[in-house]
Amino acid sequence: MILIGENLNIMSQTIGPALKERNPGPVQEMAKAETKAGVDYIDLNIGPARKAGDEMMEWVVKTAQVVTDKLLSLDTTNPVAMEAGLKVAKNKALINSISLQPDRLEKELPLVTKYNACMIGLLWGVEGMPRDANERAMLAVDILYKANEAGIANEDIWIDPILTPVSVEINQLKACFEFMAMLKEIAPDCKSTVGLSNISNGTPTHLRPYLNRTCMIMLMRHGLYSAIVDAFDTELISIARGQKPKIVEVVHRVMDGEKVDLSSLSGEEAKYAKTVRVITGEALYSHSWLEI
Ligand code: THG
Repeated sequence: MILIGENLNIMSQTIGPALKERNPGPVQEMAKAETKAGVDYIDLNIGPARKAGDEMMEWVVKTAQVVTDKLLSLDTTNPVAMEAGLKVAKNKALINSISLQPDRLEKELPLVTKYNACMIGLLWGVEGMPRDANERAMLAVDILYKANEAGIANEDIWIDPILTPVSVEINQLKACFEFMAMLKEIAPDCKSTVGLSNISNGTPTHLRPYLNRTCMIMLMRHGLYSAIVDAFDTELISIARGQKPKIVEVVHRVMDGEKVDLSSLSGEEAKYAKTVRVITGEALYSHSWLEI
């Protein structure tokens, strides 16, 4: 499992001002901390960056590279900023992301080959969010076709089906899982990723890790290649690295529909079992789902 650290982002209360003021301290501290935490990539998320985004992305790439050799994921919807970052990235960068709007495809697909980068193909179409697994499949075929036409190999394409919050629309979440299982057949050689913390958006902070970790285990079982994650969730990192086989086993048993007796599990394992049921839609989400 390839892990991409999400923490260096403009929404963060320490990183946001540092990016705007070009203050290297907090940015480099974060890049160092994520490196130490053991992620494979660091996501540099500057948001839409409408004003002088190119200067900001160039600055943050250079600033991070002073303190880390990790691969970089350049996270912006501004194609000019994207190119400015690609120009100064030392290693093969990950373009995060390219969606299916014609103007985005036209401007950004050529950057992938020009800078020998990889790309995240975000399944966001001209009509916005795909409604189900089949719409996701159609968008995936479409973006793979267009990227291949632009000379990009499937190996360099990471499909992102868009993971949505569990507290919002359970059917969207189900569609995301269903699509993940289909992707292996659509294009066995292409890669995949999700913004894992999206699933726990709007849920109580101390419980977010259970949703994130359980969701990761479930998606890994469907062949997920990588995820954008909280680099400082050490338990999540050890699960991703295969160091928590008992938790993974419990999640798999519940996924398989086994009526696991919660009293036979440790308190910690039971939390994962309950969380699977919420993510599959078997149990209704409430902010206190672990207490029920
Ligand atoms: N797909 C792709 N890229 C993405 C996403 C995706 N990039 C952005 C996002 N989704 C993934 N990154 C984050 C970063 C932070 C959080 C969630 C996803 C987050 N942060 C905390 C919060 O907002 O409460 C804390 C913020 C802080 O650092 O202070 O939840 O889906 N391709």
